[in-house]
Amino acid sequence: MQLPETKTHRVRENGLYLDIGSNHHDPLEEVLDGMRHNPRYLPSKLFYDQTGSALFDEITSLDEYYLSRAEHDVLRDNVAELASVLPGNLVLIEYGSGSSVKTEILLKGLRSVQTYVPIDISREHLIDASEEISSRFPELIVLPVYADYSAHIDLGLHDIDSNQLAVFFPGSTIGNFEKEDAIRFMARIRSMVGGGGYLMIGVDLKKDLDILLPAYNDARGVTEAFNRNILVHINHRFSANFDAASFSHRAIYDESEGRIEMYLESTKDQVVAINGQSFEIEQGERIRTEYSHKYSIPEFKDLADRAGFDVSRVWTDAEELFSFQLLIAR
Ligand code: AVJ
Repeated sequence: MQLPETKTHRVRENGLYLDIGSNHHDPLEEVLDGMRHNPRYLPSKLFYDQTGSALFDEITSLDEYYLSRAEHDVLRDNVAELASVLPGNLVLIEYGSGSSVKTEILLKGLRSVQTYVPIDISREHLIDASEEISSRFPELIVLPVYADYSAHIDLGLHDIDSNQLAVFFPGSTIGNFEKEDAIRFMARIRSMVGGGGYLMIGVDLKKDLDILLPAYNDARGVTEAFNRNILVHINHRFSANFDAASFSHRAIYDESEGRIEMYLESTKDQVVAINGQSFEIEQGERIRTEYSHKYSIPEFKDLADRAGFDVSRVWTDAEELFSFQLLIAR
């Protein structure tokens, strides 16, 4: 067995990954800010410790969770057409490296990808995923970047033609951002790739509540466990003492905002300490843990437009649950 540290060390020694980890927001400050806020919230990116990532993988195979399956089908069925539209010698930049199956479909289907640049906030995950891709695609140049993609990143890609740069942002993770933040985030991608550069993005679509609500309230309670685990993660990471069992999972759809909202609702009055600071939480009080925005195709076109992108192609699955979109920077 190989210790994770040994592996990290080996990869680092070989100069195999670029560490711009210093662009991270301080996650403890983000937690404290959210807990001081009225109403309270926690940063969704803290779902993904080891347990949380494993629970998310389990979510993706649930009958109720249509997103991953639908996106997988859309990609598989349309990657050939995507390949015919994109130029050769692509530099593919993936925001997050958590989607190896989708990445493989893309890398196999496009074939024109010369360099693959995964960017991830989890060092272990980044290295594991990069080594995996590298071994499956021996010809591919893999340049892993350890950084927080929700903050500004300078990859120094200035010498590469914009139309050879393509960002891949699957999974409808864009739905986690509030709308104005989503526009700012995409505008930053636009300025990174430059005019003529590409954004390939997975966007979950508006749909009937009888499909949408079960996806976030599954019968086996995996989403509930995933939601609660954010507290366990925060306990370990920031010496906090949340009693995860005294919070219930709530996932509702806000019609006017067009989004799923996930909360943890306190079942009792309680005091929680986080890094020496205490917070009084009342029975029935909710801590928001996630937004998951759903867009119609025209709504997302408007968002893309405001970020400086034209929508070039939109592909959906047969039931029109999920879309995969090719955007081109103006
Ligand atoms: C990975 C952010 C797309 O919003 O559906 C799954 C996360 N939350 N179940 C989503 C999630 C609850 C997921 N994203």
